[in-house]
Parts: sequence; structure tokens; C-alpha cells
Amino acid sequence: MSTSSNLDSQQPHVALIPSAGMGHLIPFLRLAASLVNHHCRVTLITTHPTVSLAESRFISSFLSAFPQITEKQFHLLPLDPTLSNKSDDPFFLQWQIIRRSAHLLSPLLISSVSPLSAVISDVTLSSEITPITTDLDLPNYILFTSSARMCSLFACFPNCSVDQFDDDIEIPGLPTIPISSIPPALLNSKSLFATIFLQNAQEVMKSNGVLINTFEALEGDILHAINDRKVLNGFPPLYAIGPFLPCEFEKRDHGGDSPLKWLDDQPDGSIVYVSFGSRTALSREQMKELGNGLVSSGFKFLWVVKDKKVDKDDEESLDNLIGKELMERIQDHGNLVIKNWVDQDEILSHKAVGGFVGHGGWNSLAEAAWHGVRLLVWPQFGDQKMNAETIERSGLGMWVKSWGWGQQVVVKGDEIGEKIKEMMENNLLKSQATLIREEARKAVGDCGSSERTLKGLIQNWKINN
Ligand code: UDP
Ligand code: G50
Repeated sequence: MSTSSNLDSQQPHVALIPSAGMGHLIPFLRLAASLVNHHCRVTLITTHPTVSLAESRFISSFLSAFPQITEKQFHLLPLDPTLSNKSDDPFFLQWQIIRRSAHLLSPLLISSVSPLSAVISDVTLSSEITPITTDLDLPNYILFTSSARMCSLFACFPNCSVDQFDDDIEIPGLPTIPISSIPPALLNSKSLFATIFLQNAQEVMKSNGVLINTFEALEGDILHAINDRKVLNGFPPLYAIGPFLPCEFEKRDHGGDSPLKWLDDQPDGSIVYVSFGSRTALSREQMKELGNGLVSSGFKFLWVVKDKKVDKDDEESLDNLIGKELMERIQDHGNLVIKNWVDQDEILSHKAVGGFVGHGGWNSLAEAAWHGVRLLVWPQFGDQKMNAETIERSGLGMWVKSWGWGQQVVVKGDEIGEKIKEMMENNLLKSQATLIREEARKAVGDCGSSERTLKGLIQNWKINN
């Protein structure tokens, strides 16, 4: 019979190192919760300061919900002043700050109450963290915070000659990627994003494995192509352990608005939910066209408006942003517009919500899959077209390629309205969304593909403890 102390010694101890932005923090917190549920001991490295209020609020409510998790505070160095003009994106600059501070992590990783079995860090930090874990002789895993499709580009990237990007990108064993889908920042090899991306893609080869928030039924062919080493010989094992489940701690007050009461009064499947994630602001002109489009679609909607990348800067009133006249038309039709953090899980899980118009952030897409909500994906930047491709292929949603990237063109309201109507009236999308929801639940259920993969990983950590 095992005593509690030798049970403890078998309990793997995992340190998690998230990167900046809610799209990077949320999957780490959900993974941490899942590891706790699987009887792992977890240490969470929290970066100070954070860029957004949402990040610091989530970290504190997470830590109070999980008192058994050890927090190690990681106090960041200032930004290298020569880099301040390298990007106008505060989150990209923060990735650089975290990377530059990485040497400060060693003492945090050494001073653990019990020795670590594994370190899992965000892909945006990997080239700086891998040498540290190698020095400390710790198994190192990367959490890839996007789709497997994006991961296939990541794997091949060191073999692509970016300056000759004028054609589609050949990915061995998988469909080619049109040049128009490549994250625009990667097309300029001197951009901060492209420099870091390349370094990360080179160093990831030295890690013990890559974890990803996706599942067999959604991206099985891509997962197999990568794991069969067709995409890149020598790429570490890719562990699909998604979809990550939204957690109770996310329901606490994060300074947001709850549309629940309003949703409760709406007929089943009737509402279009519109949100472009935590850090994407549409141009004012595009915002107005979108408002007009939503009204002209004839469907009722819940629209979350953002005007600035960082929540602290988002101070303009809705009336000023959208205009009084459009605001009145929106409200006359009984729609709801919110300019604050919302609990997206509470919305997507509500029976009144029938469709989701979003930017293609991977977490949001995985959440839509989890809840079986069909999508109209409107990629704005970064990996979002790669993600949109996966969603279109799976039949969970549609993507209007002619709309291009966010700031490229202003899409007219009438066209937006037509496409929303098409998405909401498409029964094939609706039934496929229900099917994908079932598959998502199977994947994380007992004996599901993601559950088995996660259990296998944990077992490995136990053996090597
Ligand atoms: N989110 C939310 N409420 C908001 C805005 C975003 O709950 O008002 C969550 C959303 O559910 C997702 C994450 O924030 O889990 C955003 O990540 P995603 O990858 O979708 O996009 P990003 O914000 O990184 O562009
Ligand atoms: C955020 C973003 C743009 C973007 C991505 C984001 C990704 C994710 C994969 O997460 O593509 C990634 C891997 C390595 C790296 C950066 C990002 O250095 O705003 O494209």
C-alpha cells in the first residue's frame, strides 16, 4: 500500500511560464488547472508588471482559486531602449522584455520546494528559455498557443527564405500556404516579430515536446503530418491536449459586464456574438460599417467593442466611437453593445447564441469548437488566416478571403450583413458545429485522444521524477 509521502514523491511538479497577452495567459491558466486536476504539483511564474489590467486581474483570481499552486514572481527588466521603435505593439515589446529577462528565471526554477519534473513555457519565449532549462538539466516543453496549421508553418520557417516570399509556401506533407495567409510581420525578415519567430523555430528543436490546444477531430491530418516527421524531420513530438476548458475562476469579477440577463430573454440560437478578442481594435470607420452590417443582417446581436489594443487606454465612450445615430438604431432593434471585458465562455455556452463573428484568435476558435458555435472568421493580423483556414476546412465556420487583413480595406456594411446572414442560415455549418462539439467533448473525456495524450505525458514526468 502506498503511503501519502511516496504518493507525493510520485506527483510530478511542473513549472509554467506564460507570455504576455490574454491569448497567451489564458491557455496557461487553463492548462495549470487541468494539471492540478490530474494531481500534478504546479508552480506558476507570473511576470511583473503585465501589459493589461485583464492579465493582472486573471492572475490574482486564478491564484486565489488555486491556493495549492505556488506563485513565483518574475520581475522584469526594462525594455532595451534601442528596441522601442522596433514595434508599435506593446505585447510584442513585452515578449521581448520577458525574453531579455529570462536569465532571472534560473533562481526561481532552482528554489522550488520540490524538484521540477518539467518546465512548460510559451512558444514566444522558447529560444531564451531552452538554454536555461538545458543548463539546469530540466525537461523543457513548449506550449504552442495557436493552431496546428500555424505550427506547421512554424516548423518549416527556418527552411523558408523569407526575402524570396513571392509565392505560396510549400509545407511537406500538407497543403501549401498561400503567401496572402502568412502573418504579415513574417514577410519582413527584419521585423521584431520575424526575428523572434525564427529564433524560436530554430531552438524549439531542442525541446522535449510541444503541447498544443487542439484535438484530433479538428486538426488530425496536420497533427499526423507533423508527428510522422513529414513536415520537418527532427521536430519534437507534438502533443494535442485540447480543447482547454474554461474554468470557474474566470467567472469572477474582472471588471466586466454580464450580458446574461439579456441573453436569457432571447430565443434559442438567435443571437450573433461579435468580438475581436482581447487586443484587436478595428478602425473607427470599419467599426461603423460593422455596426451597419450587423443591423442590416436582420439578426439580433451582442457586440463587444474595442477601441485600443490595451484595456487601460480604452477610454472613449460608445456614443463617440460608434456615433449617436447608429447607437440609437442598434438599441432600437433591441441589440446589446458592450465596451468592457465579457466572460466569453458564459456567452458561447448560452443557448441563445447561434453564431460568432470573430477575428480568428486561436483561443476563441477553440472555445467556439468546444461550445459548437458556428463562425464567420474575419482575420485581422498574425496567425489568424492560418487559423481561419483550419476552421473553414473543419466545416465549423466560413471565412471571406476577399476581406483581406484587418487594416487593408474597409469592408462595407452591406457585405458584412450578407455574410452574417449566410453564416446564420447555413444549416451545414450548424450541424457540423454540433458534431465538432461532440468530438471536442470526446477528446477530453475518459479515453479521449487529448486525455490519453495528457495522461501519457504526466506518466512520463512521473517516471523521470
Ligand atoms: N476574452 C474574454 N472576454 C473578452 C475578450 C476576450 O473572455 O472580452 C477571452 C477569449 O475567450 C479568449 C481570449 O480572451 O480566451 C482571447 O484570446 P484569442 O486567442 O481568442 O485572441 P487574442 O485576444 O489573443 O487576439
Ligand atoms: C500572437 C500574435 C500574432 C501571431 C501569433 C500570436 C502566433 C502564435 C505562434 O500568438 O503566430 C508564435 C510562435 C512563435 C513566435 C510568435 C508567435 O515567436 O499577435 O502570429
